[in-house]
Amino acid sequence: MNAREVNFDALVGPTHNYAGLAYGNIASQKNKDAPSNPRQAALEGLAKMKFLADLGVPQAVLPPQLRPDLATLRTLGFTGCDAQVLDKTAKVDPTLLAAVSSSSAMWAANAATLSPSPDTADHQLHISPANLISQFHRSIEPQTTAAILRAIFPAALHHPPLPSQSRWSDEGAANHTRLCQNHSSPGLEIFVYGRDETATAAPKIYPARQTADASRALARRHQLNPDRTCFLQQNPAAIDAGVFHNDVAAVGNQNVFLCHAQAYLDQPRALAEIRTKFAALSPSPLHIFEIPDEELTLTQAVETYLFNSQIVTLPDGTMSLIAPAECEHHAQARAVIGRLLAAGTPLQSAHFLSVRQSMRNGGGPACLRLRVVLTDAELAATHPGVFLNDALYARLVAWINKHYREELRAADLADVKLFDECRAALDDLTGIIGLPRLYDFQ
Ligand code: SUG
Repeated sequence: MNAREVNFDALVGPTHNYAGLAYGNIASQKNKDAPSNPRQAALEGLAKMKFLADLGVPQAVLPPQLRPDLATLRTLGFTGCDAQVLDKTAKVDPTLLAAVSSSSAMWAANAATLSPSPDTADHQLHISPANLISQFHRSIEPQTTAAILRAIFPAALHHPPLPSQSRWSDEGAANHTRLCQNHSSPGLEIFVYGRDETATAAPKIYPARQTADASRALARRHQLNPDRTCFLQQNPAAIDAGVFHNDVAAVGNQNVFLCHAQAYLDQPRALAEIRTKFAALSPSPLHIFEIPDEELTLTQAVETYLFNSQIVTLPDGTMSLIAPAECEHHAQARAVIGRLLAAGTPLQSAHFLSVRQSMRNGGGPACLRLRVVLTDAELAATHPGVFLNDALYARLVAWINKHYREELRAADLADVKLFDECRAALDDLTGIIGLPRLYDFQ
């Protein structure tokens, strides 16, 4: 059985804006009410996809969701034609209008948790869309996310999101890392949570978004082997420093694991468990890079998003760090990357890419992608229209330039013309990727 990892990046939606919606996400709060450039945001995301595809790393796209979400506004009692619903909401509750307008589904790492078939007892690819209940603007994503994932992966085993209650708060693959010798063999699935109802350690300032009960339920329903599963608690101090997801403090790929030294509670024990369990499934050495505060503080990690880099395996078997452009001219982040590349591990190159529009909302390169390990048979069963090649890239660039605005401010969200533009854009996109009846409005 031959398997490989494909990065599915979400296309940024035409309403990408800065509404300061995500408490505990420092960039989102800092940039509240700044004008956004949805076109640039979408082109940056697409350029990252193209860059990886050109490196020989398999790449696919996920479509955005329709925003503003008028169905939610109607559920909340706003009535009339579309223009009236938007107008009334803008007058009564502009924050609500911003929330239902967020393009937040662009951060595909939060879309779902996936366990590939080499890891699961029934040898099926298991997919659990995240309930995202910790932030209202994200809690309206799962239903459409589930429909999109079903359309793209018709042969996978699709679970419903976990119950919509605080005990099961789930933020998807941003809190999940898989280490393995190669993708065809069973891997070690690492689940990271911020809050455990049975433990006392909890952040004091910002909310913990992922719960231990959610992580355990995901591992259970995905039929994972306990010998190949770890549950680690985030260091509460890291959450209070702005590490709202594990992927702001750690990233792993195959036998390389990079994390900040303050990422986990009782980190020596956490890393020892990873080492022991990895050794039992793979003869290849595990390379763990633990970056201490003296090299990069947690605050600098949050500023630069160094740990939100992607680590990808290239066709020649070496690995590359796809780092946010913010790291390039940051002395400490640069020095850390230099040290990583000189260590004689498979990680041998680094590239700096700009996803600045997304970064201003706290989303770096790794946030924009959902990793999917697919066997040959699963790859053949995947909807073909979403795989990025030169032709799809060219069509998507033209599509973005046709439909996306270059500036968006809070006041624009009430404009029914923007809503009509979004609907037309998604309608057009489903034709391009060959999924003509993907959305409820179609
Ligand atoms: O959920 N930002 C997102 C960023 C998610 C990043 N994802 C990962 N780390 N995997 C969030 O906090 C900001 C929206 C606004 O403020 O307009 C926002 O939702």
